[in-house]
Amino acid sequence: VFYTLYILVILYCEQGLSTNILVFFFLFQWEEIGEVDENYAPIHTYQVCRVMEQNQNNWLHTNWILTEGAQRVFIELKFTLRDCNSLPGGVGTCKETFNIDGTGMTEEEDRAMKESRYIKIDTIAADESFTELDLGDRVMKLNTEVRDLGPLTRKGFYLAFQDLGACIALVSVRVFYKRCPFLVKSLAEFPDTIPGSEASQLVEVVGRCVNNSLPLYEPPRMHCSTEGEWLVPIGKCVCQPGFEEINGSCQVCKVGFYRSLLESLACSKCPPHSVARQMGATACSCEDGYFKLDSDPSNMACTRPPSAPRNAISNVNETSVFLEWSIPMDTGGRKDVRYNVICRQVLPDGRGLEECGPNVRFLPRRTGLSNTSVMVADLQSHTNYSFLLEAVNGVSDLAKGHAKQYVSLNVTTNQAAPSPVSVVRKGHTGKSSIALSWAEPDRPNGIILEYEIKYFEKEQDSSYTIIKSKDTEMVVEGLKPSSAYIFQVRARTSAGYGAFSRRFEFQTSPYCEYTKEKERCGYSKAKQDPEEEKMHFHNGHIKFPGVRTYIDPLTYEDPNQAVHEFAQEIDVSYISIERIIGAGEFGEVCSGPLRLPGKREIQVAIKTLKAGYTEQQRRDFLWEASIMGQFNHPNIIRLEGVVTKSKPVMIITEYMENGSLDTFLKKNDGQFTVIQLVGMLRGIASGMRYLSDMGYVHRDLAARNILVNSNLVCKVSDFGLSRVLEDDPEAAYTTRGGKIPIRWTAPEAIAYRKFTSASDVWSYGIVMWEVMSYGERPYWEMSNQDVIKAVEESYRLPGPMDCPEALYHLMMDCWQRERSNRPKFDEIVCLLDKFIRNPSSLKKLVNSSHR
Ligand code: ACK
Repeated sequence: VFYTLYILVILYCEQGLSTNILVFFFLFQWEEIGEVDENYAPIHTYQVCRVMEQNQNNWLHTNWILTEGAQRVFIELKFTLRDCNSLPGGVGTCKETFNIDGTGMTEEEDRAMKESRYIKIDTIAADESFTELDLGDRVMKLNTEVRDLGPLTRKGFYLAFQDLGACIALVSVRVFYKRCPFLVKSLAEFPDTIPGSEASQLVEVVGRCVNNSLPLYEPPRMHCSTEGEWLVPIGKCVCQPGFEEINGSCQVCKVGFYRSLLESLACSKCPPHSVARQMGATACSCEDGYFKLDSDPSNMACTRPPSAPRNAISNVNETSVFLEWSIPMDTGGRKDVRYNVICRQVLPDGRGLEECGPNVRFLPRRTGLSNTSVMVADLQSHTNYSFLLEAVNGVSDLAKGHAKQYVSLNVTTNQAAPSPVSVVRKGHTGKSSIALSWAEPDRPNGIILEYEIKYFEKEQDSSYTIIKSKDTEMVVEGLKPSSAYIFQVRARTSAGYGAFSRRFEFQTSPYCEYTKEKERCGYSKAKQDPEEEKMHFHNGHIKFPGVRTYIDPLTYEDPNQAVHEFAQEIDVSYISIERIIGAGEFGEVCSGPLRLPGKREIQVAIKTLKAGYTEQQRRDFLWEASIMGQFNHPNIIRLEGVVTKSKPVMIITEYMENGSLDTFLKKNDGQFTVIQLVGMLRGIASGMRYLSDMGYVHRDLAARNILVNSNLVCKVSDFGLSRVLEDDPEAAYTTRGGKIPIRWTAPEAIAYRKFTSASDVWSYGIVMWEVMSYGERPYWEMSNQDVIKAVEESYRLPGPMDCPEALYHLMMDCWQRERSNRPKFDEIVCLLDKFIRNPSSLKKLVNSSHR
């Protein structure tokens, strides 16, 4: 009962975009009816119109439709549909839709099975349905609907139209798929391509470069859309080297032209000194005698080696020669011209030439010079040399067979001074001497007549000493202990002096290394001085029997032992740090309570040693405790103990509520009575008397180093090492070296470091002046040099404003040039006591003529 009814072929007009597929129909309950359209043209239709009968299920099947590889097909239907309302009496069963169904069964499967196996694609309704009237008027109300089907995985499919009781005439069914047509774009060919199955899918297609072209950077690609359009081109093809693109096709380069790079558009004329003798050249070859480096750009001319340098001249300086020349006449067409120097020594008696040895130095170098000059040093004196200068460029190595061009220069060196001594070594070192030795210079250039040794104390290079030696060793004497010196040595021949060696720094030994030789260290120097002994013991002051003398911590081999001899170790748990009160030279100064078991709590000052200290710094820091711990006096700052077993290392002293005297006075300008001020001075003098009795010379007595407690009691503090002066901002370098607080220091201590208790008395006089002027700066803004000069010329500080004359007299006495004429501290204490007992003695103030 299957028979072919009609072959439906409809040509679709949009070229290249879609392909129709052949469809046959098989009728079940539908009828094939030949009709004419509005224009009386014959048409074939399939119709069904059983609107009056119940339970309709009428099928129109197609043949097995091959997909031809398409994954998505489109079905276009043209049909007319009867308006049920226009049917008399059939409205109850009449439908106005029909179904379109598809199945993917194989061709061989039983067709009878088909109807149950179809899957509905869609229910189709008409946009316009026709009535009796339309038929009469011959109006064809044709509907067009398009549905798509996919993804299709099999080779083909069946289509069917299912009528459930409508009045339909199917005028045409067109089944087609879309494809991206074969395309040639930018020299790339893309094949005819079937789109993907998904609605918005793009199928990437790699194109093929055609017509002597090659892919530029990457193969050309295009994307085929489901609508059959080529989209998103990537990459492209360009003509291969030796060809150029003219009107969309690749044409061969003409003779004399070349094209080497895919990037360049057209064939170019061969650059100078190169030729292309055949068509389609990808490069040009150099003319004879010309060359090209692989690294040279293809459009660069062929080049050749340069000619010789010109105008070469030499300038001899002892055993050095400075050679200079001009650039060659012909650089060969290149910018990379460099120069080489060949050095040959002319052997005596016509024995020819010999290459210069490795000792000859070329500055900046011998070969590959970019400048047109070179310095040749360390030649032999009185010798003939022949220099060849050669210019080379990038292609010189390629031009091996071609003769090189040189310019030559003959030079004779002069007599030369010796080269510098390279190393100076330190031998035996004493506190005031250093033994030096050195080796003869590498190039003496003659007989060495003598050596000169120049030295000076480090950082004092404004003045230096020169001594001479015939030997390569020498002991330098008369140096300061514990001091760094800079040494330089130079040699002399009949040609003169060579240059000095570089600087060598060596240090003399400290004093204390000589304790065996009965020398005393550092601070106790005062006691070495017989005059000083006299001053202490023959000038009225009687030492009380049993008063201890100060022991220099340096007499202890182990500095830690000295600390623990004189200072108590405090467990850090007894201390609470509450505040930072200032900055000391080794770290912060803090305050807080000290609670020693079984003792009442007291406030203490805590000096800390900042982290990262050296062993030497730790020793220097604790040095002060080793000294302070030996003193026990109401006017000397009292040491409570040290913390050395935990970190940070600390020095614990009594707390002085009013801080340092100079700031305290400035803060309270004019606030005290003369008796209060004299009371403070008496305290300081008493503390100093105690120190001088102990044989301790302070060296840095100044109001800034006096601390004041809440009862206005002044106490002497700051017992650092002498080199602590290094850290006193007032200390300045003297001409003899060492740092000294000039304004507070006696002239003999400045001039020749004669520090004694008598020089402390001078400083005390300055402290008196500071106290009576409420912290004024001694000598105001005068420079240190001017102060030294003025004092030397007998100028003395004038009496401070409202200063009792008696006190000013005492100050002036302290500033006696002759130190033995200065009062002793016990005399000062005695006199101040007298003033306090008899305040009327202070009534008379300094008259203005003193100012
Ligand atoms: O002038 P000042 O307040 O007093 O600031 C400095 C600072 O620490 C750095 O040295 C203060 N200072 C030092 N020792 C003590 C102490 N024992 N009692 C109170 N303040 C002290 C000093």
